[in-house]
Amino acid sequence: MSNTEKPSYYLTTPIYYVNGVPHLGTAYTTIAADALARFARMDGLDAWYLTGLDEHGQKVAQEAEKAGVSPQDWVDSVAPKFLEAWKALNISNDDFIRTTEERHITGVQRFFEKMRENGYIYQDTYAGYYCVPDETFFTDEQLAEFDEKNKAEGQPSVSEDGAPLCPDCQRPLTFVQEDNLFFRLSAFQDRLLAYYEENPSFICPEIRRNEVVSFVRSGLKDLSVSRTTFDWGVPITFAPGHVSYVWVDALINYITAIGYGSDDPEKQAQFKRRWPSQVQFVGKDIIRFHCVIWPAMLMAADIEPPEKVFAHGFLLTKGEKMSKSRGNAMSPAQLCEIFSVDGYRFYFLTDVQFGADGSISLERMAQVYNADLANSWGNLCSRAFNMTGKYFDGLVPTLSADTAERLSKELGNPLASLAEGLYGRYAAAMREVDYSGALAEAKKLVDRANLYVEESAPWNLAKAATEEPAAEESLAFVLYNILEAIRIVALLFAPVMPETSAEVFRRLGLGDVFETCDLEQSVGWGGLPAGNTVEIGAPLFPRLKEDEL
Ligand code: ME8
Repeated sequence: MSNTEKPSYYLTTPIYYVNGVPHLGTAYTTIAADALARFARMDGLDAWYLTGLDEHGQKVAQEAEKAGVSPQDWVDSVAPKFLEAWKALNISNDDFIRTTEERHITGVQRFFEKMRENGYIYQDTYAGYYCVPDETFFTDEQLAEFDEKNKAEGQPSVSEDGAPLCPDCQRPLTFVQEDNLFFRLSAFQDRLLAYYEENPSFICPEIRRNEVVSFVRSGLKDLSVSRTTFDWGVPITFAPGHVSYVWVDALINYITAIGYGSDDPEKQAQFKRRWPSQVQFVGKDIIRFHCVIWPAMLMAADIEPPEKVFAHGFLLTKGEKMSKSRGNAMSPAQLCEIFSVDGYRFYFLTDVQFGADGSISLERMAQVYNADLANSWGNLCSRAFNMTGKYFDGLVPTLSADTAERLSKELGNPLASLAEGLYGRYAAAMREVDYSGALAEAKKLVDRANLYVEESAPWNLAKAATEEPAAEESLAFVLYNILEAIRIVALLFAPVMPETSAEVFRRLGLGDVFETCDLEQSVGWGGLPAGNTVEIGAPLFPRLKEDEL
């Protein structure tokens, strides 16, 4: 089936700020979206995965000035770092948008024109506090609430110079007074609440949905959507001297990347086909932008909101949100060197329940790596490939269908039984964006296969086979079952650990089918062709010793 005949499945990550290098937090969202994109492709959908960079705004302008370069040169110097990092993590994005690209700028301008035409933009004076690092406006009510909370906890809510601190990042806020354009966000309260009600899975998980609903119920204020005191942003065509507020500019990336605002009929067709998106991944820090402002902006421009925004939790190290500004971030590259890229991807998606906050540590990573990958999955593969080499000259054992059926009745086949219905359980978890749940299903087959090796003791069958041909048949049957379980697990692990699964497939003499296979059909029992050459190879996940950390 060609891609255009398959249902479109469009998924996105936030576009990250260029003020820092890729870190564990941004890598987390990017890996999670990647695993879902890879699963969707294997599951018969025409997935389109977008990520990119948020390159405008006051913070970028300030940083560039500090470095003595133009903002464009500054962002051009940072972008390759993200591209390299995502490549190193095996991210399979189909597009990468940068908000300084022409296709985006034109789209943002058209979007503004549309909102204005529909009566949702007006000019007024803004006077209030702004967090430059977070590029966020704060209302007096929000600051009062923060002040009250901090007083109760004995924490300061103003800096040494008397500037109020940002409720999100605790850095000093800047007072801004400007003639700005405003978006009539307040006009969307009822429509948003109705949208949440009619689309219960728009905001996931449930806890975030409740948070957003109660925020919107408490009333919405119009939002300042332009800035006039600097020019590093998208110029607004109908308001000379105004550039778009960076968040509004950034949110629109999700549609400009797929052709919104383009005059090219092909791009317009792409927009029609891809939008609304199926899943927009974000961290819980930016749900108000994505679940309140973004759908309201889309409604104001007569465009449907996305189907789902999934807000995951924070990665915490020693109980603190891990972030570059706090200096407690370990780099993805350093960790990949220790755990391999697949080991890294696996840890974050299996050990942190997607949606909740997750405490991460090097020690825990090593534990998970050694238990699940080195001792369990890697060891199963090593044993099975070695035994195939030793007992069957490196060929997948051949048995007639009749013999296999007879032995199945006589000896039982717990692996085939467990594999039955496995796709359904795994795919259901994946569709719920429950990576730990999906991986747990695959791990059950790994564990059962390791136990099966012990129970069936192929080494004893091999000894007996020298005297009785029946044992030779049993040995072939047992080993085939183990190799077949390995093939199925490799398929199910592929969205999370693509490199290792491709290697396992190669060692089993199978082609690289992950992008094009029909997962449901492929995980059906008995797909491994008898007679295939099996390569032993080096351990997939060498065990880590403590001194290697
Ligand atoms: O907010 N744990 O960009 P950003 C988990 N440019 N995820 C984390 C994390 C942590 N400790 N730290 C960061 C922006 N993230 C805007 C987005 S979109 C139109 C504009 C992830 O570089 C998480 O996905 O600050 C979070 O929402 C995002 O990085 C913030 O990235």
